[in-house]
Formats: sequence, C-alpha cells, structure tokens
Amino acid sequence: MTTPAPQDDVPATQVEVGPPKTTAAGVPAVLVALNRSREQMGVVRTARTLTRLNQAHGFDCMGCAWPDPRPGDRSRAEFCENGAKAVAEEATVRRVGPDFFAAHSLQDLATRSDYWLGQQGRLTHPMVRRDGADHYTPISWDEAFALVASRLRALGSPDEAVFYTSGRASNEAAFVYQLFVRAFGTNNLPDCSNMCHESTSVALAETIGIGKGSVSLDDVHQADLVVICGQNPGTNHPRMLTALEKAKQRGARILAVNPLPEAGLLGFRNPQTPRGVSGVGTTLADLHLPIRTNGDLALFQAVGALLLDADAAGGVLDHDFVERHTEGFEAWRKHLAELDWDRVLEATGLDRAQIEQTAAMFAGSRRTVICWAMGITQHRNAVATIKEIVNVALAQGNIGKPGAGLCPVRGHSNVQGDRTMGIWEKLPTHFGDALRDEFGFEPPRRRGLDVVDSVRALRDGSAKVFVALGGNFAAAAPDTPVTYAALESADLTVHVSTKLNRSHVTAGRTSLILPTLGRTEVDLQESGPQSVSVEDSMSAVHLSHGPLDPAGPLLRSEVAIITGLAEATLGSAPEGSRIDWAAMRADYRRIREHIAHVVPGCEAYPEKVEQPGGFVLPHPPRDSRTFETPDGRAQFTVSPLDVLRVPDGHVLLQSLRSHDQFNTTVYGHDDRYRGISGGRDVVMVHPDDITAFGLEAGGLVDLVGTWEDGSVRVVRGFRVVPYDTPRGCVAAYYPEVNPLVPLDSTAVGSNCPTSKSVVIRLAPTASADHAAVRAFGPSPRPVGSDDHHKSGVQPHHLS
Ligand SMILES: Nc1nc2c(c(=O)[nH]1)N[C@H]1C(S)=C(S)[C@@H](COP(=O)(O)OP(=O)(O)OC[C@H]3O[C@@H](n4cnc5c(=O)[nH]c(N)nc54)[C@H](O)[C@@H]3O)O[C@H]1N2
Ligand SMILES: Nc1nc2c(c(=O)[nH]1)N[C@H]1C(S)=C(S)[C@@H](COP(=O)(O)OP(=O)(O)OC[C@H]3O[C@@H](n4cnc5c(=O)[nH]c(N)nc54)[C@H](O)[C@@H]3O)O[C@H]1N2
Ligand SMILES: [Mo]
Repeated sequence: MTTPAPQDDVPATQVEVGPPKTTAAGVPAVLVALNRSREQMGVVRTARTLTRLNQAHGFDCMGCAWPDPRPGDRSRAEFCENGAKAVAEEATVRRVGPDFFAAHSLQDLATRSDYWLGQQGRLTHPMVRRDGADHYTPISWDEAFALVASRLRALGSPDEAVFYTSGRASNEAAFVYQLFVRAFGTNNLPDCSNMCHESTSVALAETIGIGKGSVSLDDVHQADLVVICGQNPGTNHPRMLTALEKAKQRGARILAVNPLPEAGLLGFRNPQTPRGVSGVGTTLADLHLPIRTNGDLALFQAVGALLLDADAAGGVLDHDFVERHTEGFEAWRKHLAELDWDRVLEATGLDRAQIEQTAAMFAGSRRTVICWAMGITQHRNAVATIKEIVNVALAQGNIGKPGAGLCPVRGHSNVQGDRTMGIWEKLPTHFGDALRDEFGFEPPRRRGLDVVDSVRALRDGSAKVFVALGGNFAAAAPDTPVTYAALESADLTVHVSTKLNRSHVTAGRTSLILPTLGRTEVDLQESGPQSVSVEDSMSAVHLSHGPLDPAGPLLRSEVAIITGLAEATLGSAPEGSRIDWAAMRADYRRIREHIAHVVPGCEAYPEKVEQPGGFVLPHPPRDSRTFETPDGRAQFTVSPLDVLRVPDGHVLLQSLRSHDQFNTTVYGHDDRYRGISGGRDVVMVHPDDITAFGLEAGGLVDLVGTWEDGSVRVVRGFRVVPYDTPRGCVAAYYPEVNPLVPLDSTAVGSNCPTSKSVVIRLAPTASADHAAVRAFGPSPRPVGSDDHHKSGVQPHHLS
C-alpha cells in the first residue's frame, strides 16, 4: 500500500504576496544567514563553523558547486546566505535518536511534511524497520551490515539491486561506492545527475568530447558577454553574483534568458563591499529576455541564423577556429538558412527585435561565456538545446580562449566529482579496464539503470533492493505516487543519511537508516583525522576538512559505511581481487592513490590535491582546443526546430526552487526575492491568464496534469499568485509538484525528467469533493490543507 498523503503542517498563516525584488543579497541576506545559523547551532558553533567555510584549510560548502576563488583572493567570509543555511541544516544541535522513532510510527511520520521531517535534526543511531513493522528500532552496525549483505547475496542477480548517489558524496566515498557496486557485479548506479545536468553531459560529450564546462572563474571575470540561461543564481548559486559583479565592473554585458525576472539576474548588492552594504547595487542584466518556457532551442537557432547573416559583412564568426577545429559547419549553416521565423516567435514568445538585440550582443562580443542550469536541462528537447548553444559558441570560437566558454552551472557541491569518480550507470571502457588492472576483478560491462529506469525496475519488481548514498530519492524523483510505490515494494531499502526525509518513510518491507557524518564534522579513522576531496563546477579539485565534533558517537563516515557493507557482502578481500577495504577506510590517502591509478586526469592525485587550493582537472577543449570526439573535431549539429504547443485551456508548468530550500530540504516558507511568503503551495500565473481562465488571484486551484498516454495527475489546493511570467507559462515549487511529472516524460537522449515543461490545466479547487479528485491516484497533497490558506493574496503589478 502506498504511504498516505503527508499533512502540510505549515502554521495556519496566509500566503502573502508582495512585490518581487529587483536586486539580490545585500544586508538582509547576511542577517537571514546569521539568524538561521544561530537558531540551529547557537552562537559559538556558528562562529566556529562559518569562519571555516570555503577557506583553504576549512571545509567545502555543501551548498552549490560554484567554485571558490584562488586561496589568496578569498574573502574572510567566503559564503552566501544559502550556503550558511545549508551549513546550519547540517550543523544543527537538534537530534533524531531512538526515542524519536519510538514516539513516531512510520504511519505517523508519513503524514508529516518534508519541512517537518527535516527540522527534527540529525540522525544519530542506525535504525531498522523490520519486515513490515510499524516503527524503526535501533540496530547495531554489525547487524545492519550483515542484514544488507545477506539480502544482497540472496538476489538472483546483482542487477536486482540499485545503488543511488546524491551529489554531496565526496570523491573518496564515491570512488569506494562504485568500486563496491561493480565488485558486487552491477552498473546500477543511478545518481541525482540523471535528474539534473545529464542532458549537459550527453550534449557536451557528443559535441566537444567531454561532458563538463570549459571555463574557469577568471574566464567569467574576463568575459565581454555573460549569457545566463535557465538559471537563478541569486538563490541557487549566490556566490556567482560576486563573479558577475566583477565581470560587470570590467565592462562585461550580461544577458539573462529566463521566463521570470529573477532578482539575482537583475541586480546585486554585494554584502562584502561597503558599496553593497550601504545599499548601492550593481545592475547585472543589460537585457532580460522573458522567454516562453522551452523556447531556448528556437532562440539559439535564431541567434545562430542572425550571426550567420551578420557575418556576410565579415568579422562576426571565427572562421579560422571553425576550419581548424570543427566539423559540420556547412550543414548547420544550411539548416539555419531555412529557419522558420514564425515558429521561432511562437516557441520563444519573443518578438524579432528582442532576438535581433540579443544576436547583436553576441556579434559585438569577442569573448562570450554561456551559463545554463535546470531551465535548459529539464526539457524534452534539452540535449538538442544544449547542442544548439554549442553551435553558437563554436561559430564564434568561444571555447578554449580566455574570457570565453561553456559554463553549465552544476547543482550539488560534488555532483561533478561523483561522475568523475565513476558514479555512472554507463561504465566507460577505459574506466572499466583501469578498475580491472588496479583491483584484479572484471567489472560488469552491461549498462546499468539510471534514475527513471530504476523507478521502473522497482515498480515492476525486477529490482528488489534499493541503497542510497545520501539524497532523497522519494521526493526528488518524478511521478511521486509511482516512485513512492516503487520504493515501498522493495524488499529492502537502505539509506545512508544525515537527516530524516521522505525516503525513510516510503520504506521498503525492511528498511535501514544508516546515520553518517557530514562535511562539517571531524572524520576520525585509524590513521587520524581524514580529509575528503571534492570537485566544483569548473573542474577544480580540493580537500575539505570538517571542524565540528560529530553529531553523535555512533555516526560513521560514508567511507566507513560503504567499506563495512562491502566487507560484509564480498568478504574482506573479494576472491582473486586486490581490494583492501580496511586499508582504504583507515587512511583515505589509500583511496586517493587508487584514484590516481584509475581515474583519467588524476595522476599524482594525493599530492596534487594536498596543494593549497588543490588543482584543476585537465579539460582538453579548454586547455588546448583539443576535442576528443571520434574525428578529433568539435561537432556542429543540426536539430529540428520544435515548438511545444499545449492544448487549449492548458499551460506549461515549470517546477523550481524557492529561496528557502535546498532541493527537497525545505528550510522555511518564504521565497523572499519573489515576494511570496508564508507557504509553498502556490502557482505563479500571468494576470491575463488568471482572467482568461476565469480564476481569481489568491483563489485555490488544483493543478491537473494530462500526459499523452491519457493518464491524469493532480495536486490540489494551490494558491494563485499573479506573477510576471510569460502568458501560458506557470511556475510552482519542486518537490510539491513532482506528482505531476510523468515518469515517461524525459529528455530525448539523456532520460532526464522534464521537470521544467509539464502540460497542466488549472481547475478551481472544489472544496467539497476531495474524494473525486483523489480518485485520479494517490496524491501526496494533504487532504484538507485548504484551511491553512486563508485568502490574502494581493495582486502585484507587473514590471
Ligand atoms: N539554495 C539552494 N541552492 C541550490 C539548490 C537549492 O535547492 N537551493 N539546488 C542545487 C542544485 S542540485 C541545482 S541543480 C541548482 C539548480 O539551480 P537552478 O537551475 O537555478 O534552479 P531552478 O530553481 O530549478 O531554476 C531554474 C531557472 O530556470 C528558469 N527556467 C525554467 N524554464 C526555463 C526555460 O524553458 N528556459 C529558460 N531560459 N529558463 C527557464 C526558471 O525561471 C528558473 O529561474 O542549484 C543548486 N544550488
Ligand atoms: N520537479 C523537479 N524535480 C527535481 C528537480 C526539479 O528542478 N524539479 N531537480 C532535480 C535535481 S537538479 C536534483 S540534483 C535532485 C536532487 O535529488 P537528491 O540529491 O536526491 O535530493 P536532496 O534533496 O539534495 O537530498 C537531501 C538529503 O540528503 C541527505 N544528506 C545531506 N547531506 C548528506 C551527506 O553529507 N551525506 C549523506 N549520506 N546524506 C546527506 C539528507 O538526508 C537530506 O535529507 O532532484 C531533482 N528533482
Ligand atoms: Mo541538481
């Protein structure tokens, strides 16, 4: 049976709406950060923690993957409001131990909101839910390891187990995890990347021969033009604003491509400069294109076409680069010569003048950096869109030179490192060979399951065990009721976690919670305190050392837990192999030595990573304009232009992050920059659409998703907020609307769920008839949450 719907326990406050902000950060950001830190940690712990955040001898922020400046260039407070919140969540003094689980049955926990679960504090004891029991009860580490081992060994095939990773895991943890999983015999290594930048990895590998961005922080500072597409840096990568401010002060122009006028794109008050503190901000975007959701493929084709036209007079494209380093230019040129402008305007919702102005900005720049994030990657046409971005960059030679390049901005602080370390359902041949040579076993070569395929396999019973190294699979994955049911049908679920979350209460028949150290904590092993290494969005790798005492005496590090599971499952030295789990656990340098032998670009890894500030991994296009594609050239590609049309009466929903959350961890109920506070069950709609659909600002609506196979999905009781979003495009928060994202709706080529383009309609909530709505399927929306939302939405004017 599927877990009942969680109750939304937001206090009975009203959702309040004020004008959205036009600048990000400033002093309020610092105050919010310090208050949140003091609430969770107290004054002393706050000081100890925040002064070590992102410093050369401190720990790496577990917030986003934006890079740190070089050691000498760092400020004394090298963190942001949201980094401080992330730290406070982990370094909190609140605790969840056996008493807590004795007091709360699974049934009870399942009715709590994600916010409530997260606010209970750090997990302190290994806990087990025995076959079908009502409660989690304590279990010893040895018994927990033995239990997992016996279930894994009893499977008909190693492919009946799935091993998920979230992007906070360190390089050392990720490396031993993939080693364990492959020594066990499967490549079922789905990770959060599959829902995040997978489209980027696929598109870039195909076109430039490596799935990572090609810029350094200096390149951003030195650019003539920085383009920011489908990204909300003010909330999700606040330290990026400092880099943008620097670029701006050197004369760069900034182009923001986003359906929403996000505060962090428009302006920035740097709280670390006297100017910013006194309220003087830097205007960031010179041009904001309020693009229709999903219109970016068309936009970049149009920009390409205009650049080709303008180049007729010479000087716009870099023909020398194109000739020396690329393939496919002619086909691309021919394709764009036939561009259908009517469809471009329909897809983008922009007018031709706006697109011409955009193309002129590209044409006038010798050094362009193009940044993107989830607004680009989570669409059906995401891979094609990113390839089109690459076309435009290649045509102007904007790769492998100072001040220019491709800049996918990663999410989780070590998501890029985890992939470098081999967390991937597709094992590259050279990586498999290197594992074999280093450790003396033959790894499986079959392709494993990604996130979407893992949900299917669990749902269909072909996978029976689910292990997660961090993250919150239940809440992060699409099609919530399907995902819940998939996890609950597993024979065993195992979660290596720091905090309680939805995945623990959508438990398999037997379920384990294994509490682990976070990055803020001292990790003491046999050889002494350990550090771990992480890779940021710009391929810089460095060490991180936690300063705080662990949240409890029983906690174990991720490396200790994984090696413990591996020993119990495979024996201390798996037959015929040269794997020494105990030695790696005792001294993580041993893991780094293996990394040096196995992972490309990591020669002399232990030494290089110990240098102050670490080192930067090789990136052939960035370093030497070398493209490791089959023909050794960067590839222009041709993608058909597509227009996402929605049926009459429908709108396109994007699911995004509020300013007060980290993915599925909800910090609070305020989205300060967007002027929305007191609740998260809101849907942002253009005022004319509110009128056109006969709705009321502040009224309650159900979001009803319709998918091409005829299935219908519903979440209920969302408050309508008038917002400056393009007509026909609405926005609501993730994970609340994940039930609307169909499991089968994924990006072509990357299988990334289409979380930014979901076709829905808005239906006024019929307060009486909950049963009828719920008949569409188990919805995780609370029944009766309507009373939490009194009216009180004041429409605000569009800028
Ligand atoms: N504080 C905080 N920091 C975080 C996170 C967090 O939750 N909280 N999450 C981390 C993770 S894992 C990630 S992946 C990143 C996410 O960072 P972002 O990608 O910035 O996150 P989203 O909130 O999903 O925002 C997507 C942006 O894309 C825009 N958008 C939506 N659809 C389209 C479209 O079709 N075209 C264009 N051009 N724009 C579009 C939206 O309006 C929004 O501004 O942040 C990381 N950092
Ligand atoms: N609709 C919709 N769905 C989305 C998205 C979207 O934009 N819209 N975004 C997608 C994206 S970009 C991503 S990255 C995924 C995120 O998916 P996940 O990475 O799976 O989710 P998180 O919310 O980041 O995971 C939070 C949990 O991680 C655990 N944790 C925190 N720190 C540590 C640690 O140091 N070690 C361990 N072992 N555990 C730790 C805590 O228990 C916490 O509850 O969601 C995806 N889902
Ligand atoms: Mo992400």
